Amino acid sequence: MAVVKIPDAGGDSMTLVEVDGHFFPKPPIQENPIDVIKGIRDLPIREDDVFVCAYPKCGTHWVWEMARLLLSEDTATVINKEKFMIEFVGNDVLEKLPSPRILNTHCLVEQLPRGVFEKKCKIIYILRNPKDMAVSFFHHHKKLSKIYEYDGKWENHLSLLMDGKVDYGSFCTYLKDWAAIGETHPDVPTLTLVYEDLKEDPLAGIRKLAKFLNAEKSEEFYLKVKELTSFNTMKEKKGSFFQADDGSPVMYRKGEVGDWKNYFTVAQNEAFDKLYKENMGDCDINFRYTLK
Ligand code: PPS
Repeated sequence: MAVVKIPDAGGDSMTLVEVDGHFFPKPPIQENPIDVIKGIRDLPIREDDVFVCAYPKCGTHWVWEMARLLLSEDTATVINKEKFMIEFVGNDVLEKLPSPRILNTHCLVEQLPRGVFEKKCKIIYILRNPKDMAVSFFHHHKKLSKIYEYDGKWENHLSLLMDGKVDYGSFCTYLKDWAAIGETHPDVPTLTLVYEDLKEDPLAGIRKLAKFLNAEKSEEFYLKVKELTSFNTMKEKKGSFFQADDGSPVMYRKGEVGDWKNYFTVAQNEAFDKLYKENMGDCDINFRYTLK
C-alpha cells in the first residue's frame, strides 16, 4: 500500500491509498487500512449477509437504511453505515455484528469477498446517472478535507474522475463490471435499484426491496420506511456522522436528480458523453438524467 497524491491539471492534488493497483480512500475509521483492504477477499461471510453495492455517490446510504429498516424493523436506532463497510472495517469488528449483517462497499465485483459467491449472498446493486454522481463526488472530495486533502476546481476534478484517478477508479469500468454480474455470477441473487426510480417512486422501490429480502411488511410499515429514509429525515438524523469543515453534512447534500446541469458546461457535457460512449461500448444503461 502506498499513500499517493494524485495531481489535477490546476495544481491541486487528492490524497488516496493505492492497494494492488486500485485507489481507495484513506479510511476514516480504523488505523490499519492495508490489512483491512487486503483482507477483503478472504473476509469470512455468512449465508444471510446482505451486500449493498454501488459506485460512490449513487445512493448507498439511502438504500442501506431502507434495507436496515426492513430487516430489523428497528425504527428507533440511528446507525452510521460506514461501520458496516468492508473496506473500512475489519473482521475483528464485523464478526461481532448480529445477523443478518447489511454490509456495504464500493468495490468491483471481482474484489468482493469470495464467500459472497460461495454462499450466494443477496446483493443490492444501485445505479445513478453518472453526471449527478460526478457532481456529488466533487463535493464529497472537497468536503472530506481530512481524508482527501483536496481543494481543486470543478473542471479539474471532472478530468480526474473521467480519467479514473479517484478512489474506486473509472466509473465506466465499474459500471461494465457490475452490468456483467448476471453472466459472471448468474447464481448470485442480485437486485438492481436505480436512484432516479427511487426518487420518482420510493414506495415502489421499498416494496421491491422488501420482496427481494423476504422481509415483506404492511403498507403502513412501508410508509414509515419511506418517511424515515426521506432525504430530509436522514439529513437531520444522520447528517452529523460526517461533517465538512463548515459543519455541513457530507453524505446528505441535495439528493436531487439533474443538479449536474448547474455544473457541466456544454463542452464538458459533450466530452463526458463521448467518453461514456467510447468506454461503455455495447453496455448500454438507460440512465435518466432528469425527471419530468
Ligand atoms: S457514499 O459516500 O459514496 O456512500 O455516498 P452515497 O450514499 O452512495 O451517495 C450520496 C448521495 O446520495 C444522496 N442521498 C439521498 N438522496 C435521496 N434521498 C436520500 N434519503 C438520500 N440520502 C443520501 C446524497 O445527498 C448524495 O447525493 P448529492 O447529489 O451529493 O446530494
